[in-house]
Amino acid sequence: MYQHIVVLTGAGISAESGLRTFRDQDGLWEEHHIEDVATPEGYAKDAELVERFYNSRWQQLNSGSVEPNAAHVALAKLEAEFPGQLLVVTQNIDNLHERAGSKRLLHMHGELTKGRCPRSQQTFTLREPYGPNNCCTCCIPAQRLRPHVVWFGEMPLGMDKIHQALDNCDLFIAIGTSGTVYPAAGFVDIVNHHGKQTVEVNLMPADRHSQFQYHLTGKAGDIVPKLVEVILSGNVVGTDLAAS
Ligand code: BV8
Repeated sequence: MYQHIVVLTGAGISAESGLRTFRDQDGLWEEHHIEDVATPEGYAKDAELVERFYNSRWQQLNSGSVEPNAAHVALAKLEAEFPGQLLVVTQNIDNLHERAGSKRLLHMHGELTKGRCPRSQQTFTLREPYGPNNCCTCCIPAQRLRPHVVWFGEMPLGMDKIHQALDNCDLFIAIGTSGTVYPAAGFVDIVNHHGKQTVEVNLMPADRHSQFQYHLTGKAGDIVPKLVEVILSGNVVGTDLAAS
């Protein structure tokens, strides 16, 4: 039985809930690459463009048509029933893990449902779209809220806690991530350095494919519930699931 599991999720775990992955969005989003609109420079250059990018994703998330899928629900079940330690680190800024019931969760790239005061760094639940009148209540004069999102070139959140979990885990599972963005893409190397087990769940081999011991290929919504059952039944991943 495992004692300490770290799960890293990416946009692929939310794909079956109807949220587009970056591989879809990258490229011609309003003639910009994601790295252009998801950077401090992009925001400084054209705040309205970046606000439109996040407002459209925020409105879709709150549209009532986006729900957690079986993979999110399975990870919440793992947290509730696994007797060891579990930490879910998500690169996603949606709130589907929380809505499925996950609590031991760390949004390393921020949260779409929160805005941040650029001066005090205080975060606020987003109650209206970003814009010139959506301001903080902590400063005088009030400051225009920015997305509480980690952009390219900005330091991801919770790195100390993440490294501590990676250094102590005996199983690392990456679900629905292309392994293109660092430092998240390098987490598997830390676990390999400690000689612990690494599993990749993806539709197709991702960029760091060769660094993982086991590859469970298919949709997260199909695979993760089975993976959770294998773990909760006290079995070791890779023998039962890879065969099934
Ligand atoms: C940092 C928030 C240092 C925004 C995101 C040059 C200049 C500056 C930095 C760099 C540079 N070169 C390299 C870097 C580092 C950079 C980086 O890695 N760049 C890449 C492009 C090379 N990283 C950073 O800048 C990071 N910060 O390094 O800081 C520092 C040090 C000291 C002090 C200050 C700073 C910050 C990176 C965070 C960027 N923000 N998100 C937003 O969400 O809008 S990243 C964003 O893209 C996501 O959060 C995610 O991390 C990434 C996309 O990755 P995925 O989640 O994997 O999604 P993707 O679509 O790519 O893949 C989906 C996968 O799912 C696919 O594999 C697909 O097959 C699979 N899939 C699809 N459907 C399913 C499925 N799998 C299973 N089931 C399905 N149904």
